[in-house]
Amino acid sequence: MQLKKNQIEEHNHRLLAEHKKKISFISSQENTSEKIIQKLEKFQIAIPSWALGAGGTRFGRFSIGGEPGTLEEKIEDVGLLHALNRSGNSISLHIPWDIPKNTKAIKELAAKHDLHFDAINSNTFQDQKGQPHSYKFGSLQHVDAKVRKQAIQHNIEVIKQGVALGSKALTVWLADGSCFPGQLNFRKAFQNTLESLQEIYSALPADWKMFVEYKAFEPNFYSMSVGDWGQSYMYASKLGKKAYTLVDLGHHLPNANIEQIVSLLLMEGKLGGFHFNDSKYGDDDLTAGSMKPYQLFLIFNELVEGMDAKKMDHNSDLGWMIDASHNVKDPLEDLLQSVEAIKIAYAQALLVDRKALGTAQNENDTVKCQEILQHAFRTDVRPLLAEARLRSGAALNPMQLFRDLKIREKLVKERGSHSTATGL
Ligand SMILES: [Mn+2]
Repeated sequence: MQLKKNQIEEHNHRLLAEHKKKISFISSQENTSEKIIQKLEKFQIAIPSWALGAGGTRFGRFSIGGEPGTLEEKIEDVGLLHALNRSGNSISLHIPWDIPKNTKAIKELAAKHDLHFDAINSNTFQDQKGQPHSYKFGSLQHVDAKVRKQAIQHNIEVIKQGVALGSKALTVWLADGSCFPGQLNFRKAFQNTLESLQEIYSALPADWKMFVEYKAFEPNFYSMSVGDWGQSYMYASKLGKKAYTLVDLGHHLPNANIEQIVSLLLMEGKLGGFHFNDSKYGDDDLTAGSMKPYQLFLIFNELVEGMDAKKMDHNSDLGWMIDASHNVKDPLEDLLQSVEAIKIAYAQALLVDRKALGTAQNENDTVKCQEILQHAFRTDVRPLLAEARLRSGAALNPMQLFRDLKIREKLVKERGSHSTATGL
């Protein structure tokens, strides 16, 4: 289904008077409001194709109904989200879950929804039907060169798919590692992984990036071959200037100072982008900002400061992607919430008085530093986000419109209550 322009206009008309009160209040309080609204309008977050259906845990999966069963339906769902908030103009595909049968038709469908294709993801963490060699003991790190070759070939194939779709980046997340002490020679595993990545890197088009994602644990529980930002940074540095570290917020050990990691990677020119989600314990893949909104703000605080120091384009110089799983919420509502939370954190970071913070830091005025940060964090910036949406033709309140229009009920009617999103 597709939203009609007048459905959004009618919704906005109903909420306009109330919105005007709120936006004029914050604009009178914060003199950078106009600049922030303009930046918010430009800021786009990629939606992952694998997060449009119900996720699951290793214990089971509960269908939510109306899930997109084909790539075409996934594109329609991302198109719906984009029509509601004008904040997610791209889709991140996962191969082999989303191999297009007709690339030209898929590109046209995406364009019809004002969408393009963001980073494309390879998959060597599970065996596919008919695959000659198993990834049970790793892929790019494997002790057997035949397995490594197969995994390299897969990644090169994914690059080809991405080129055809107009993607500009390959995300490599490796499940490789070991579950028990002594199982693996760490140094050999690193060398094998590096050599494999080098082969993939040499197949990258000139204007592409490679994102090397790290993860502390799971599915392997003793070691991971790209276990933390330091290891990812080693690979990315050895590979070359097209290779970057990708930070997935859920891939750290508890209480890691992610904002510091982000700041230093950015300083070194090696931060590629993000997979946003939130967590309480591990890789929980919960809605961005649902558990630790202050941490999300502190990350954006470092990002904005670091990107401005390097005169980077906030929207296009880093990859902004969501990587979440929805077990109890409607995936589309969850994604609306995540996008909102990410943009709130971004707007609050833009609100930080950089000059005053710099002065307070130089004077070792710790109290003032906290006051400045928390002033921004405690400011209700939601009217700025709403104003940015209004100006770009989106809904003042996307969640309310999603519910008022009974979108999920309509999707269930269209696709049935037991449809399963591919790949899950
Ligand atoms: Mn991820």
